[in-house]
Amino acid sequence: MLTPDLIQALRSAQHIVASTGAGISAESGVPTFRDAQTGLWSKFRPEELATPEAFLQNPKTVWDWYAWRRELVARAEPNAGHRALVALEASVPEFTLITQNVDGLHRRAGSQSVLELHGNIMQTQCFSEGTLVTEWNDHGETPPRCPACNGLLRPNVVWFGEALPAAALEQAFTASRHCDVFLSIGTSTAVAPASSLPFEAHAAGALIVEINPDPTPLTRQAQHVLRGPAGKILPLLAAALANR
Ligand code: BJW
Repeated sequence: MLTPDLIQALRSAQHIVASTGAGISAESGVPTFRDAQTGLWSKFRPEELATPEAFLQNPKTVWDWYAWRRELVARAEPNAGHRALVALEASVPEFTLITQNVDGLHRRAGSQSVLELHGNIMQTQCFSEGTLVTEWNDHGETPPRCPACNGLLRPNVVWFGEALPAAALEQAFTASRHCDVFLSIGTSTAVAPASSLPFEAHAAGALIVEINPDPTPLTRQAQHVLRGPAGKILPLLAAALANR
């Protein structure tokens, strides 16, 4: 599966970018974004819940959906894929980990520096002021309210139509334009602006490696397509780099 030229490219790389999506956490039991609708939630489309408009129209439904997903994340553990990226970070001169995931599993696995482009589901912010809120009074209301301004509280994630955190996004573009190898792992490459990062990297001359059981819009641009679960493939990459 890992060809000699891919192993050689990984070993000689000065800067590797790993960009992850929901697929890397699937093996931890966290459903991918588009598979997250089971049981009670199967009648909702995720694209119709993850918007500010949906929240304003039906804040309780959206809050309850995130509360359910937060519990899944709290119970999940990082898997072999997350751990392999920790090992990669230690064996490459420069390594940038970019994630669209909101589950925080990369940090829990031990990755030191993570650019979280879509926020973190375990954090809460005030919908009105955008400030992070760590404590609030429970008056039995759902969603609870901001203790400072009485605005509605919401998860600290980036919904459709909202801007991504500017500094993290800028760092992600800069790293993508300057890396030697770009690993696109477990993402459908369907949601902008994160979806344009591998194309920027490709245009700047990076080697593109896709790790995904299924094809994506990136597949045709990738020089190496490793079909299979991230939890199986990433440890092979990490081992190839560790043995150089
Ligand atoms: C495995 C595996 C295994 C399985 N191993 N792999 C046209 C109309 C309307 C809007 C737009 C439009 N064109 C573009 C837009 C903009 C929009 C967008 O891109 N929409 C597209 C859907 C078309 N983007 C935005 O709105 C962004 N903001 C923006 O553009 O702002 C502009 C602005 C600028 C300045 C001021 C104001 C505004 C924001 C996007 C935010 C996305 N947020 C979400 C929700 C986060 C919170 C939450 O989780 O609820 O982020 S959406 C959702 O998609 C989530 C994910 O991070 C993101 C990406 O999904 P991901 O990770 O790729 O997961 P899946 O489920 O799609 O795929 C899983 C993959 O894993 C699959 O490929 C599997 O095969 C694979 N897999 N098992 C490896 N074991």
